[in-house]
Amino acid sequence: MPLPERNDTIDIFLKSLSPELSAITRNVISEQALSPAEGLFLFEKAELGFLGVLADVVRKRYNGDKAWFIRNFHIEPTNICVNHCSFCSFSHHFSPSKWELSVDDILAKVDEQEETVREIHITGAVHPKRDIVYYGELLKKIKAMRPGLHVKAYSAVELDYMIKKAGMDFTSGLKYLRSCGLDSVPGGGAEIFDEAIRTRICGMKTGSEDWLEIHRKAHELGLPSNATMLYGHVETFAHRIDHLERLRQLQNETRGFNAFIPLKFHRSNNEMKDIPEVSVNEDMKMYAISRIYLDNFPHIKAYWPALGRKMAQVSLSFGVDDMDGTINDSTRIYSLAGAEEQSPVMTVTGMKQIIEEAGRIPVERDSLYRPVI
Ligand code: V47
Repeated sequence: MPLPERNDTIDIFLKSLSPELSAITRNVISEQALSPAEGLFLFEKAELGFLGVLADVVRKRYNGDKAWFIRNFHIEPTNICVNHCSFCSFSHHFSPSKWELSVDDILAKVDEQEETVREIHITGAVHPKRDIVYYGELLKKIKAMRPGLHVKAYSAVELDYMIKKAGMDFTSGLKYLRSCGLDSVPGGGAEIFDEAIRTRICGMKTGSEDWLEIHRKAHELGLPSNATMLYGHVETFAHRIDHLERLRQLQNETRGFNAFIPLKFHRSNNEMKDIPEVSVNEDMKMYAISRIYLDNFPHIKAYWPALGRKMAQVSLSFGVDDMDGTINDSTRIYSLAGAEEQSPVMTVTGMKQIIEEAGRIPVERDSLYRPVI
């Protein structure tokens, strides 16, 4: 029997799928954004292996066979927090002790880092006694000590608090922080945008519209940012799609997001400890659907201290192209919530090995995804 022509083969393949999956596959291949209903269909009906294949189409479009990583570390200045979020194991409401680092403590941690470390990520609790001048001065001192270090600092929740407390609007507050040395904004605090779920899990925190507005203003000023989503608790698949949809719309406006980071809910030592954690199957579906749905985001990041390095490696086959960084055992947000990585450190050799074993080319990057040579 003669073999069918290539286009016939694709047609035969598409016809073997359900009409919905066939239409979605055509849309992904022809670079058409999926509708919310199509996104929901993927969560409810699509098989994991197939999602991996579809996610690969979008991943390759942006990144080819590269998988990125950076030499970085985190500073978590305090766990004393004005907010009280049910999922949080980090803030003083749940943690056995209250702590706050002084500026000198922070500078000492910066000074400890090897010269090859390129990025500092600063995020933590929202301290009632600190203000925008304190955080601006901190940026200036870090920049004076290490001018080449990229400072990705203060989630939209921290920014919201310090900027409103100063009586400024978001643009003026961000301009001031940029003049002190802020280079980009991390993706924390997005949680779930749906207002009813947000009220249940973190009602005191910055609202969804303000979170999005802060990122919009940052992008308008040329400050790039990331976005996250906390998934696997009381939200539904429809809430996840709503979250991705709001991010995709903002990205269409500004093109200022670099990476999207799905964050799996961990339940130890917090008020939501009775909620079972989702399966690794569901984690991989989450990564793949994020990659497929956010077709205007260049990068999907697996934050391995939260996911575990083994599953972060697997996620490279489900749409992920960025492994974040070496971290240097500098974050407690996930270890306190029961993640398997209790002292997260990754050597460059270990990072490259994980990526190569997944069949990708490891590329060390700077914070703007430029290869480091
Ligand atoms: O906003 C808190 C999450 C986030 C838990 O921008 C939890 O490159 C799971 O945003 N279970 C902060 N998650 C961390 C963050 C981040 C991390 C890495 C890279 C970047 C980036 C940003 O951590 C919070 C919240 O969503 N979180 N508690 C928990 N129990």
